[in-house]
Amino acid sequence: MEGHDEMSAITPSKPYKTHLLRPGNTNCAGCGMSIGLQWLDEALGDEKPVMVIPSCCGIVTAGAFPTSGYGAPTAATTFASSPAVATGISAISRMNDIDNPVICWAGDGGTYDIGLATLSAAAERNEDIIYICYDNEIYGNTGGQRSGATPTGSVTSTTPHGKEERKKDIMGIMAAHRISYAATLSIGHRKDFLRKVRFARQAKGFRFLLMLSPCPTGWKSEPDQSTELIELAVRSGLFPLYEIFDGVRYRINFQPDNTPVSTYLEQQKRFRQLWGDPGRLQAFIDSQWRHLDGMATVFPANIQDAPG
Ligand SMILES: Cc1ncc(C[n+]2csc(CCOP(=O)(O)OP(=O)(O)O)c2C)c(N)n1
Ligand code: SF4
Repeated sequence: MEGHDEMSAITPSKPYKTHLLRPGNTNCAGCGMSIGLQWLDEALGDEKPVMVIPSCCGIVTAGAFPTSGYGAPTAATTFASSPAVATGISAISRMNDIDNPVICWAGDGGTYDIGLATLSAAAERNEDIIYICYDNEIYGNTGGQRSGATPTGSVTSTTPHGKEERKKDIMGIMAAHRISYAATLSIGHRKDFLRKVRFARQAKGFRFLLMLSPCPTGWKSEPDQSTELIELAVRSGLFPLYEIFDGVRYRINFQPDNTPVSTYLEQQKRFRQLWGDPGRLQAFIDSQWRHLDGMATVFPANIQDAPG
């Protein structure tokens, strides 16, 4: 074809670096997925994953073919089926001696709630899959309804006075399946993020990564504050960075530094019910850390598990 146009940029024979997240994607400004996908790409280096994505914002990200799309083979699935579809792709890849990572990329609605049954089944069978949940703590794609991941006190379109219930402990649920590796990821801690993805890549069996993913649209926060918000979530202890090996050995990667959780809450209008009185969320943080500290003390990870 004469001259350059959008079509020539996606011609497979053209030797150019295909980024996993291409320009032209539809993510909102400040979306945590944009950094998460770029760091996932960086951690995998020249390897091309097979992506399996249910009907969340993550599949809308691809935009309209042919101007955008993911820079890797991508299967769009129903919510209930992504771990099952990934199971099939992983099995076929192995039969053909193909070792590319098969990655489920799913929101919290698809993970904590709608897809939990097949997630549990794939984890129980210890399928050779990396499952990454980008957790924006709402059903973002349909207007910001509450999910099982929404934290206590957060205002959503279905909890106008703030959610009453606690956030589900999805890491605990996955650990109870005794999967080989589970870890939390922060877009405010790049080295830690890349190390964990690379470790997950070389590990075998079912691996689960949980990334707290800012959603300025639903969080009612400023797009340019997204990375800072996640740093505050980690430093205040609200979002602990840790790893669980074989479901039983724990390693904490970052200790909270007494940053008040109010500095995190007050930059997000979804938490306006808690401004000035973060007590209910602080109680959640305290009980979460009592449990985590206890597990890491009694069942510590060792250097054979992975370099810290
Ligand atoms: C079985 C089923 N139930 C509900 C829907 C409607 N739906 C589409 S996107 C979505 C929200 C998904 O939320 P989440 O998985 O957290 O991803 P996000 O949109 O926040 O990226 C819902 C409920 C659907 N497509 N399929
Ligand atoms: S609604 Fe939220 S999760 Fe969805 S693309 Fe926008 S910022 Fe990202």
